[in-house]
Amino acid sequence: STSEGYLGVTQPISTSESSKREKEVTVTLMEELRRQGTFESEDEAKTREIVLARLTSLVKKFVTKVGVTRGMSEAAASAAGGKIFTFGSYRLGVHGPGSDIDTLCVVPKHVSREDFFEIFEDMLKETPGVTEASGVPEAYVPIIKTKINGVPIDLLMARLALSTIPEDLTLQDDNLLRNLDERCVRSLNGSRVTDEILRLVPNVAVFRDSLRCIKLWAQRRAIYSNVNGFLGGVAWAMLVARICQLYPNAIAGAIVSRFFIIMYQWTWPQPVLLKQIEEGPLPVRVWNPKVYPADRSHRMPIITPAYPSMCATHNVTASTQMIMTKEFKKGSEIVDRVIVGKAEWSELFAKHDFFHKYRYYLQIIASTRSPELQIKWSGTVESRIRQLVMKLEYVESLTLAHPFIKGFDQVYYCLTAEEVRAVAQGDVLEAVAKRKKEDIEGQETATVVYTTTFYIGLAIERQQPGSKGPRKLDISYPTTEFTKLVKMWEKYNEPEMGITVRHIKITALPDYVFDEGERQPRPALKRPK
Ligand code: 3AT
Ligand code: MN
Ligand code: MN
Repeated sequence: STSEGYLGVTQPISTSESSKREKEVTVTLMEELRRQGTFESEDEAKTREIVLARLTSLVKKFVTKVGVTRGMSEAAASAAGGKIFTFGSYRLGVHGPGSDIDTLCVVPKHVSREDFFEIFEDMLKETPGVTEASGVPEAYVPIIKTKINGVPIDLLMARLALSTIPEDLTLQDDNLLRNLDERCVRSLNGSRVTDEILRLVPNVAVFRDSLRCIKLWAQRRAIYSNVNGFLGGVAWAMLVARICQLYPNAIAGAIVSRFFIIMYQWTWPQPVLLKQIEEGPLPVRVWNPKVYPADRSHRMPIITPAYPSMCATHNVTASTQMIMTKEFKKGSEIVDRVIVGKAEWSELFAKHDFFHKYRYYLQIIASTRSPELQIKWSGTVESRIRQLVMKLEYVESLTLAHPFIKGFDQVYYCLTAEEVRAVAQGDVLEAVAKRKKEDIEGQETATVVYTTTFYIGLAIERQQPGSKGPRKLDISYPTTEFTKLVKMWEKYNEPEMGITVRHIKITALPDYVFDEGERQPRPALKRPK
């Protein structure tokens, strides 16, 4: 820590300044990040500031209003304050043009959670410039999703055990968590973690530029997704922050280059920590592999720095770890070539080749007849896919089960029960695929089917030399178990929701998984039958 003159759990690897060449490649890196459209314009940045200022005054008005209804004087109610804190990519300073602003509203103890989802949500809806406001109070982390002046905002709320919220309040003190509702503790966590990360890096500007690069790279390589067993935004931020601690005087180009080589060589499951894990005032679990067997099973533990420390990467499986390790290696090779002038930064941001890479793919198709239900059902299916991946990892002849980071949504306009059944199973006739909404209007048997299809690439072991016949691949056990598992969802209702798992050859991949012009007409492959 700072008393020894450095940030982090070990001494830095090197405190030297970056070389002339590292400065040059940092300039070209920043140019490439601009070219890739990762920065917003000054006008957009201004709009965000205006929106946040409006939100601050609306939160204060809300606190005042609630205070008055609780019998406080106008002056006392207003003095109780109210404050917003941002977290997520905006707070870290790595947001793009389309990013939301993740915001936490902190209110004094006389304002309740119900007030937030009733009174505040209504106040939002009545505010000019607000085009959306919908609350999900029953969520694990209760949230209001809104849009102000075109900027999407995620709003969380925390009610502190304080009668007033001072203007200069920070969320650093662990004692603030005492006597709070669990939902408030969870809501505070995002801001506390982000603030702590920013406190623990030696140079925030260098950290931001480096993280912006790593985020873009991870998105392009399709390894940016917490639910699917890769890493989410917070985990990538912590990895970059750790590298920044190890090279406190390096600039972004140098940090990025060290990032790949260090992450490739990291001796997992040694955890990545930004500071020593601390105990605190709550009766809650703090990550500790010595005590908890579940924590011992984490393959690539990256631990959040704010109390209560948690593992941000508990979803990583053997397959996703293997995939990320390969990407770290590829990344380090590209950056090495950039440094010696034999490659451009754009190579680092090349699109993944997931849909070109495997001979077989699993398709997991979730379907319903309503757009609202489809969001919930496909989300449920997606959140269970890593269970399927882990089961596939046990199949003998499978060397890798590679989940793609997002599902593909399609809407089909069906005219017969047979068409509905076929679509839910992934057999989409061209006539059905092309049909539009107008084509079925007024028809008595018309049914709209919403599908979300997830993909898992399958790498199958090469046949042993000398063995006869094709390699057998039996995935019926994992797929049946997975189907049973998703059907255990408490809101599952057989006739309304469909789930299909099947495997297809690469040549049967639908066009929608490819960008325009990405699909190459392939010459017929010569393979022994
Ligand atoms: P964007 O620039 O917004 O795409 P981001 O890193 O800000 O990147 P999000 O806005 O999705 O990403 O998430 C910000 C944080 O909010 C990350 C995580 O701590 C929290 N979060 C995200 N999704 C959920 C969720 N479903 N439930 C609870 N917390 C969430
Ligand atoms: Mn965000
Ligand atoms: Mn968000």
